[in-house]
Amino acid sequence: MSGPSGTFDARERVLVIGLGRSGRASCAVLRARGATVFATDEREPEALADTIDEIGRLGVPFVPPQRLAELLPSVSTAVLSPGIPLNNELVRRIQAARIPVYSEIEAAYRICRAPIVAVSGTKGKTTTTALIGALFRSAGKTTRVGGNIGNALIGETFVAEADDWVIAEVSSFQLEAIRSFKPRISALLNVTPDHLDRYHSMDEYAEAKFRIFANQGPGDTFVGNLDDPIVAELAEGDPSKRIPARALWYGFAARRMTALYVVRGRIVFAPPTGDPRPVDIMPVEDVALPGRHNLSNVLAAVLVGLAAGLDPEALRAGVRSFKPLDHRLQGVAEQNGVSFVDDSKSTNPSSVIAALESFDRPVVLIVGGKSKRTDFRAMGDAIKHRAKAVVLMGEAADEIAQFIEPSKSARADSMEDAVTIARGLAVSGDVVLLSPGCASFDMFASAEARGEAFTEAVRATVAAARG
Ligand code: UMA
Repeated sequence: MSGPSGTFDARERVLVIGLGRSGRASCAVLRARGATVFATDEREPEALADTIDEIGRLGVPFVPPQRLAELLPSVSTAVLSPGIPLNNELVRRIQAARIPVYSEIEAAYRICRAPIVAVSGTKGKTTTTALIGALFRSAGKTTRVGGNIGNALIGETFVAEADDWVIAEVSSFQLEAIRSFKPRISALLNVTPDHLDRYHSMDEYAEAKFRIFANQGPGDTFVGNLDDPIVAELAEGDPSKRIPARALWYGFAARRMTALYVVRGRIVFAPPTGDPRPVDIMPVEDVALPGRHNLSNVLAAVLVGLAAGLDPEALRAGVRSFKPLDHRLQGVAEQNGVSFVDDSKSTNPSSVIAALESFDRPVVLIVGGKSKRTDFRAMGDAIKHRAKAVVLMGEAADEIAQFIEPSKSARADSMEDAVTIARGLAVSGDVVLLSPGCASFDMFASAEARGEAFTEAVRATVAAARG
C-alpha cells in the first residue's frame, strides 16, 4: 500500500470495484477531487465497452481482474460497489494485498460537509427516504437525496454544502463495508427476511443493518420502529446492542417509550423527556399514501423531521402533498370497476403481505420472480386470507406454489400472459395487484422494467377490451 488511505483526494491512488451506478459515480467524484483512479469489474470487457469509454474520458483506466496483480502494490484504497459481497474472491485478493476496502457510502461520508440522515430497513426505505427529503424541503432546507434509492450517495455528498442536508437510503449491502460512516440521524424501519442468498442467517442480515448506528454518538439521534420485533429488541433486549445515540421510538400505539404514535386517528408527538404535553401533528386521514405500512413510514419520516428540529407545520404540509413513488402500490388503470396496481418494487415476501393488507377489496395477485432464498410460508398465509386468486410467474413459481391452495392459483409465462389471466379472474370491485415478492432478474433487467412491462400489458388489455 502507498501513501495515506481514506482521504479520497490527490494523495490517493484508488481502485474502484464494480462499474454500475455506484462505481461510475465514484470514478467521477474521485477524479474531480484529484485522486488517481483505476477501475475493475468482473463482467467481460466487451459488455462494458461503453462504460470503459465513459471512465476513460475521465482519465480512469479499466484494469480487468486478471491484470490487477501489478497494480495492487501501488493502490492506497479500494471503493466497493454494494452488489459485490465482501467474501467475493476478487475483494479477498485486494484485502490480502493489505488495501483497505470501503463501501462507496463510507467514501461519500468522508467527503461530506453536510449532516446526513440515513434510512434503512427491509421495506419502506425508499418511500421513507423520499418523504424525508420532501419534509426537509417543505421546511426550507436544501436537501440532497441519494444512496440505494438509485443515484449514488457519493454524487450527492460531493456537491452538498455545509448547511444542506443529505438524506441517504442505505442498504445492508452498503453498510457491510463502512468504517466511520456516522449519520447525524439514523432511522431503522424494520428487519424482515430478505437477501438470504447473501447472508447465512437473519442474525447476520440484522447485524449488517445495525451498523447504521454503530458509529453514532451522544450528539446524534437514532429513530426506531417499536412495532417491528427485531428493531424493538434494540430498545428492550441485549445490552450489547445498545444504541450509542439519543434514541427516539415510534409505533402505532402509545407505549412507555414511544415518542410518536397514533391516538384517536391523529398522529401525536410526546417525547419521553421534556414537556409532558403531547403535540398534535396531524390527522391520519390527511396522509396521501395508501396502506398501514405507509402510515408507519410516515411516522418514521415525521419523527426524523422532529429530531432535526423542523417546524411541525412544515411537516404537516410535506406529508399532505407527498404522493406514492413509481412501482410502489401505484395505480395504473381502472377498467369496468377493476383497478390495476403496480407494486413491482415489492421484492421480498413481507412487502407482498404489506401490499395485501393495504386493500379492503378482493385481490387477484400476480407474484413470483427470482427467489432470494427467503421463506414464503408467511406470505402464503397472507395470500390464503387476503387474495381471491393468484397468478404465479418466474423462477420461484414452484416454490411459492407449495404454500398456495392449487384451486386458487394459475401459471403465466410472461407478463402479458399474467395480466390476461388475472384480468379474466377479476370482477368489478377487485384489484389486480402485481406484487412479486422476489427479485426481477429472471425475466427483466430491473424491478422498474418489470413494472413498466406490467403497465404496458395492462394498457394493451384495457385497449383490447374497448375494441
Ligand atoms: N459486479 C462484479 N462482481 C459481482 C457483482 C457485480 O464485478 O460479484 C459488477 C457488475 O458487473 C456491475 C457492477 O458490479 O458492472 C454492478 O454494481 P452493483 O450491483 O453494486 O450495482 P449499481 O448499479 O452500482 O447499483 C448500486 C445498488 N445495487 C445493489 O445494491 C445491488 C443500487 O441498489 C443503488 O441504487 C445504486 O448502487 C446507487 O446507490 C439497487 C438494489 O437492488 C436498487 N439494492 C438492493 C435492494 O434494494 O434490495 C440492496
